[in-house]
Amino acid sequence: MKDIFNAPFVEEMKKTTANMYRLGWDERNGGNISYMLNPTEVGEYLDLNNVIRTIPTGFDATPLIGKIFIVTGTGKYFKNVIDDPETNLGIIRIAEDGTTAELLWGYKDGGKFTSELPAHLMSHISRLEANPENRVIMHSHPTNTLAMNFVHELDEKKLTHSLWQTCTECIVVFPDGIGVLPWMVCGTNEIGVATAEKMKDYRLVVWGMHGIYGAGKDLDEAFGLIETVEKAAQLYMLTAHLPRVNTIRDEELAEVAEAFGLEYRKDFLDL
Ligand code: 2HA
Ligand code: ZN
Repeated sequence: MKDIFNAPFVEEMKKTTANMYRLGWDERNGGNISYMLNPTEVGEYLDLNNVIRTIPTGFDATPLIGKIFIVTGTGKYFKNVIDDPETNLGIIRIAEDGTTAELLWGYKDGGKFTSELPAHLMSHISRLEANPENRVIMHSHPTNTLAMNFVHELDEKKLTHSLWQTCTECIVVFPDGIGVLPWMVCGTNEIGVATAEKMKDYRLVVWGMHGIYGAGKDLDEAFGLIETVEKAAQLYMLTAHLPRVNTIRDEELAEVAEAFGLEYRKDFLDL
C-alpha cells in the first residue's frame, strides 16, 4: 500500500486550501471543498474494505452511491490543512443506503465533513448530469466578490454582465454566466437543493452576501472560475465609484465570445 500522505489528491487539497487561505478568501473555517476521487487510485493508498466509522448525511444522495470524495472538515480551517491533512480532511464513500457516509480516512479527531455537504453532494449530482467529467465543488468567501454583493443588484443577468464588462476574458472563462441565490441560511438541505438547482445551468453560483460556489473537472478549473470572478469583482469595486471613461461594449463582448467559438448566454447581453 502506498503512503496516503503522498497521494496526489491529498497534495492538491493541501496546496489549494493553503492558496485560498493566503488569498484571504477563507478566513477561520470559511469555505469548503469536495473532490470526487477515482476508486482505483484511492485503492492504491487505502483498504477500501476498511470503514473507520459511518456518519449519517441527513439527505439522500442515491445517484452518488459508491462514489468516493475527499472533503474538508466541519469547523476546520483551510489555514491548517497543509500541516495536518488527516485531521482537517476526510475521505468518504457514499454507502449503499445513499444517506450514510463511510469514513475511509481522516477526520482524525472524531470530526466530520463540512456542514455544507448537502450543497456539495447535490451540486455534484447536478453537474455530473450536465458534464460527466465534473469532479470538484468548491465554496469560498472571496473578498471583492462579497463586497460587490452589497453594492450591486443580486440578479443573474445584471451581475454576470457587470463582471463580463470588467475583463475582456471573463466571457471566455464563464460564458455560461453566474447563478445567484438570495441570502439564505447556510448549512441546510434547503440551500443545498437551491444551489443544485442553479448548478444545472451554471458552474458558478453566488450565495447572496455569503460567498460563491464553483464547479469543475478538477481543482484548477473550479479555482480558476472563482479566481476570475474575484479578479473581475476587484476591478468592479476599484472602479464602480469613479467616472467611467471606457467600457467594453456588448457588441465587443459578443465578438470575443464568437471569436472563441463559445456557447454563451446571449440573453445576458443587451444587443
Ligand atoms: O464551513 O463557509 O458556508 C464554513 C462555510 C459555511
Ligand atoms: Zn460559507
